[in-house]
Amino acid sequence: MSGIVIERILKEHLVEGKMAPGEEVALKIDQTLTQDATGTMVYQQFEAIGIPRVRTELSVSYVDHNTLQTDFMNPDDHRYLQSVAMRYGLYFSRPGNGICHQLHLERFARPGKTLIGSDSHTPTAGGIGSFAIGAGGLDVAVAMAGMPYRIKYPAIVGVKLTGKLPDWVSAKDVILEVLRRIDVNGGMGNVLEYFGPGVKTLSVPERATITNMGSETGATSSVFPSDEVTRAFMEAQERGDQWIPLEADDDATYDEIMELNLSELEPLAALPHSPGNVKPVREIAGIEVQQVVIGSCTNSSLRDLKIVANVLKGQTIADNLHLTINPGSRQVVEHLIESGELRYLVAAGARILENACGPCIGMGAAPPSRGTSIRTFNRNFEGRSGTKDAEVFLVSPEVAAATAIKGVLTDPRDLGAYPQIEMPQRFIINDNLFIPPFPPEEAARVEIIRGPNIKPLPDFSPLPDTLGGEVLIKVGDNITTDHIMPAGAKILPLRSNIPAISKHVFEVVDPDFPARASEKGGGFIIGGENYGQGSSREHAVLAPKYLGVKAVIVKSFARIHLANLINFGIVPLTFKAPVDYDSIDMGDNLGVVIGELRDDVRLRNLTKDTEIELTHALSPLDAEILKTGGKLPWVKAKVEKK
Ligand code: MIC
Ligand code: SF4
Repeated sequence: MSGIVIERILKEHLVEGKMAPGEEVALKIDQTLTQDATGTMVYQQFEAIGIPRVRTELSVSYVDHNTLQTDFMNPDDHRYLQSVAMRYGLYFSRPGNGICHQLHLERFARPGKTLIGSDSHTPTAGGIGSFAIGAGGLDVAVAMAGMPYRIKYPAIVGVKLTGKLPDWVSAKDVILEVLRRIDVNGGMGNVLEYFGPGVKTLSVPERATITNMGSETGATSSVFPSDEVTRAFMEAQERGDQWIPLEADDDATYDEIMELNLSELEPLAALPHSPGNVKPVREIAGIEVQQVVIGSCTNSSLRDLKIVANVLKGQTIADNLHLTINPGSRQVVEHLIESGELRYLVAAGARILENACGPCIGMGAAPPSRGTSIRTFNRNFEGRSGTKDAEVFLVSPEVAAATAIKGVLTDPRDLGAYPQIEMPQRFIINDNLFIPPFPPEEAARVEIIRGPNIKPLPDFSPLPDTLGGEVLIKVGDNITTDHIMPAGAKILPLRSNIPAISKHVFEVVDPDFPARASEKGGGFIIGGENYGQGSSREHAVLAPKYLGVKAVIVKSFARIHLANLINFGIVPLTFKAPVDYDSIDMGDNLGVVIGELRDDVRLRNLTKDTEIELTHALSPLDAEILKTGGKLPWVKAKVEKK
């Protein structure tokens, strides 16, 4: 590959390594973002590293996930986060301001910059031409301390867009089509770079819908070029001075090419329980629906809610369902108020929730038992909605709005004329819910507020050479972090309290897991392909680690989860021969000598009296970090030496 956008950005940020697919490279990180559900751990880790102030160009701490305040826990977390931001030189985005990715796109993301965020949908900023990656919280803390971020250099898949989206078909259908083709693991190890004549037909927020949900393919990131459309968006956000052009050369080459003709797309839906389970809406239309939920970092921009408002204008939602809407940001709401379009939504019967993640992460609006929920979100994993037996479909705002009126899953093309919407030339800029970084002297005087919900980080000790114990659970393919460490209104408030949250590990799969793990003194997890897909939450490692999990042995790992396992000292191993997965059962007694983790290792199954070979993708540095007990003690030692 050559002459492409990603290569340009990475060349400028390369600190160490060779720019060839699969090689480990270290990158300079310009910007970081965190959200509250992962953020409290990030900042405790940052505090433990012991740096007086962030060393990035820009770091922002957002509050958008844990906004239900049913007791002291979430507000305690918010106060902690605000005081940390003031103390260490970050921007703080107060609750009510909006969803981190939407806000970052509106106010901070820049073409050509690198961004890592403690949230898997950080690639949203790829819509403006940033190279933006979701990472585990500790990696974000380390980047804030000015150290480079390490990734395997990706293979670049060029997605060539031609044509123009037909009426009633939108950006969500583009990424659903990509998911239909490559599924939830087809992007692993890759970056998707969009190019071709179709690009200019998409606005920046539409591009961001596509890069946002690119995360569901397992891709490291997705990126669009920065062109005149990008310039217009940034000017409308009064950030024209931050625009730079960044486009691939005409004769650019990619490692692989995928062609997608926008004109040929139709409304699509991801069926339960996977974002990769995609079908045309017309094939499944008519399913009765109990709720429609619009919002999330994928589909809550002004463009999206304007479409919804104009579809609902003068209508009433169907009797058999309810409709909730979470706008992506306060800027979006201010525009809808000014244009009068908010009234169409309210008058039609929509319940307007706050500008936050809300139902996307199980914070309210759970569907009824066995209910069908039509959502504009990016994930429909089992149980994530808060109702274990609910059926969640992922669709565009157009499909959601049409369904809200008709009461059954509806192909919006049945509604007739596509509403014409008018986008503002200039956005309403009101940054008063951002607290800007304090100057150093003032910052140094800020006291960090730690309420009783903020529990200290667990201790991590060096790993022994031999690991032994029972198989505590055996799971199949595509296990998500929502299976391993569920979220939702009851569990999310425990994010700052590892002992308490660990009681919920694998709750949707096997509620006895935590008790069994503790009783057996820890042990092993066995899994299939793409283990740990989905979110960046480190709690899916911290909590199992707390319960004594020593190694996870699977057919393959999802990228961020693998990094988190290394960061917190759980050994990630893979079967050399995937069929060996079948030879191990729950309750088997295993032993493995890991030594220095340089080479493959042999696993002894003492119950079955067999031996198999395991391998790993650990670099010498990863192995060193693991053996030290994880990245925190390792980074601390480095910083102290300096
Ligand atoms: C998600 O969409 O699953 C989340 C909640 O945003 C997570 C982060 C978290 O678990 O806090 C993510 O995507 O990384
Ligand atoms: Fe929030 Fe949902 Fe986006 Fe995650 S996917 S950041 S929970 S809106």
